[in-house]
Amino acid sequence: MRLSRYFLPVLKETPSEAQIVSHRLMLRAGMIKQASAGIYSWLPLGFKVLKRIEQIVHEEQQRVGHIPMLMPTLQSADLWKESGRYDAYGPEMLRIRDRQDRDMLYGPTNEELITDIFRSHVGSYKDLPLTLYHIQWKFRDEIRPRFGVMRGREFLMKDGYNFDLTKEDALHAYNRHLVSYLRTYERMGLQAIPMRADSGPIGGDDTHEFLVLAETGESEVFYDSQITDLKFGDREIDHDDHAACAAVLEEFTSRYARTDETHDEAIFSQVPEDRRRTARGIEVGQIFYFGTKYSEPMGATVQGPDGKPVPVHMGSHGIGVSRLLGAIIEASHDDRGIIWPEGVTPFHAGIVNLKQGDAEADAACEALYDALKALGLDPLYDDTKGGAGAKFATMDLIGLPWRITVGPRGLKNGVVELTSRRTGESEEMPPEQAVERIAQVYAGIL
Ligand code: P5A
Repeated sequence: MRLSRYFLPVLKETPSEAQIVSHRLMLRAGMIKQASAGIYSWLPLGFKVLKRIEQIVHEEQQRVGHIPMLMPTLQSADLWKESGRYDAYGPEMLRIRDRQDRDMLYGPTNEELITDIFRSHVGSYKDLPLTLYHIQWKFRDEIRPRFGVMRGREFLMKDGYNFDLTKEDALHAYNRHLVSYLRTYERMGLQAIPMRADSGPIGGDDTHEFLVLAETGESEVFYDSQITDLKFGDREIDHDDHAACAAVLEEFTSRYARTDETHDEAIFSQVPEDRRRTARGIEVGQIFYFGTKYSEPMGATVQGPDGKPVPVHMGSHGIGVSRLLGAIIEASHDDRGIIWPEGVTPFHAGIVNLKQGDAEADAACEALYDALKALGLDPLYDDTKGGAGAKFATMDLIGLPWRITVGPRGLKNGVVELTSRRTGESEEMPPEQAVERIAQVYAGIL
């Protein structure tokens, strides 16, 4: 993309309404614009990152055998009356009446809708196990929408639902989701710690939230510092292997880590004092096992091996896709702007032409731009006529991990400058070598 033809409405001033750094930077970098309280338009740069995050979520869901689909945002209230949640959900649910006077709602979650699909089409235990998921907008009429996309009213969620014959199989689905989520977040450059949580309106006893540590997080968290040494890394886990998934769950959840909702001072005090930590965290996902809470009242049964109908065991599993943008920025920025991890960056590298209009500089930039694109990369070429300072400030603000700076002086010696946004280190090298270095960085990621 050429910056001169892009739509990147960066702001010079710091917007006064934004209280936390990720919200400020998303507004300043021209990623989002508030449409009304807790509801945002996604401008091109923000939309690009949102799509990259969605892509990682899709890949990791499908890696473990979950099946993508799409359910609507608007739902009929009838299903919620069947499950008993229509009244229980409270004022967070946006209730709508259509012209036929039918009660509708903008889905805050989809347990009912998916259970209805399941009961209509699945009749035998032979069709299990089954996990369906989608990435779809949700609406929760939060009492205090704030912090930009972190606590929105309309927000994008990956929500998945597993259907199993037995509790044991459903608990395997729970463990499999935990494994898959660890990998998903690490690909986005995040450490998200599973913590025992409360199930709230979703229900069930077994539930873990995934928290990214950040000062601006809304949850208070208590944990054993050893937990931050754990990395999922590039382990290959067979997603059908119950014991292997259970071992990962055990490894990542056996040390103390809880949010304030479930914190127990007596148990925490058994952790050696020098390892006890209190911090704040951003909840970027949650997994639930709730057994037959929905399948029983809604009649979602299958014929078991003995021919008798049994209600299926279910769980649901959510990732806060739009919230993740805020969480990643909270975890990765400096006083000049965002620092995107390579896995989610909107553009893989920026090319800054210090002398637009100079035949040699223009030609060198064009060649770099074409070479990066030929490798399947997505560069942003700043081909505007601005000064070097302003160009660098914009690149630093929008946070592309790599910048190639091209100017007549360097070109006389046959070199351009390659700069890492994270370390700030610059190195001069021939243009081909800069392309090669960037290609190497992304080879293991794309
Ligand atoms: C699991 C999937 C559920 O709704 N039903 C379907 C279950 N879980 S949850 O924990 O309530 O939500 C899942 C994730 O969505 C994000 N989230 C939000 N993001 C932005 N703004 C909000 N107001 C908001 N509410 C929830 C969180 O990341 C949460 O973990």
